[in-house]
Amino acid sequence: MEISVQDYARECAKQGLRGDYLACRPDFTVEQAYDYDDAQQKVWRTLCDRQTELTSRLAHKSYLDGVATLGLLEQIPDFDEVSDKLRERTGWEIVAVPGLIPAEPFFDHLANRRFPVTNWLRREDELDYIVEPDMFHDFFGHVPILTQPEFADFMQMYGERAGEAIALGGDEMITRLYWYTSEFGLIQGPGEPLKAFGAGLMSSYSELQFAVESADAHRVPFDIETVMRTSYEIDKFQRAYFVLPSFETLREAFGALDIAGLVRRFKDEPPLDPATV
Ligand code: HBI
Ligand code: FE
Repeated sequence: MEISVQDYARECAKQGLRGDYLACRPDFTVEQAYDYDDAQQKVWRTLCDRQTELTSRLAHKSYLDGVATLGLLEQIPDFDEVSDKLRERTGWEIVAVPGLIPAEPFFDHLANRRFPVTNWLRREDELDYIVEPDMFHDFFGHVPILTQPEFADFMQMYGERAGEAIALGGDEMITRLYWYTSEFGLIQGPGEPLKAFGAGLMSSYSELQFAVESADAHRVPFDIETVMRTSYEIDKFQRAYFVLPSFETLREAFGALDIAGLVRRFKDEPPLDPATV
């Protein structure tokens, strides 16, 4: 691990991040500490009730099957209980973290099929938008789709290979791939309706509708090189959404990708504008 927990905890405190980073183990994980009160359980149920109104209609079937299999709607999930079910399906498990952790340990967890999930939940007055990813974004957004075998494989490969890009100065390029798939990915199989699976969409009431239903959303057929060259902004609706034909396509494209060649070719070029790709 490059950065120590103490140094990172100091940085996070300076940025005003909410989690208790001093409690971290060297791999930046913590205990879930299942000590949520009734008010927090109510926030969880409110968020799930509102969001499932939309995901039942707009989320891909694999995501919905994941929610049903893992059972996370009635109350705040117990990470170890859900890990047992998730491990049976695709070998993934959940580890608790206090929030965003450095990229290198994050990739290492993914490479070992461990998904880091934040152990604190937003407050009632933050229902619609929260700056930092909280447990609702991480768990409700990211975890259910990890039951989909090809996407689960992609996420492990991503963890294994992201370091290759970073070593060559391609951190922005490799982060875009995560952003436009794991966070804001859309999917439309042949002869099937357009659906969403990205966690940023699964956990956002307004943007999920916009991305799937709005005529103003700019939707682009998935092309991995274009994705890795296209910039993005984090605090507004995306100006481009990339549409996969299948999860298999994502896994195959990434498996076949010459990361070093692509990074060397484009890392010093201006990024593509999402509005015009
Ligand atoms: N840490 N806990 C957590 N969750 C993330 O999604 C996350 C992270 N650290 C880095 C990071 N994501 C991004 O840089 C990814 O693109 C790697
Ligand atoms: Fe996320």
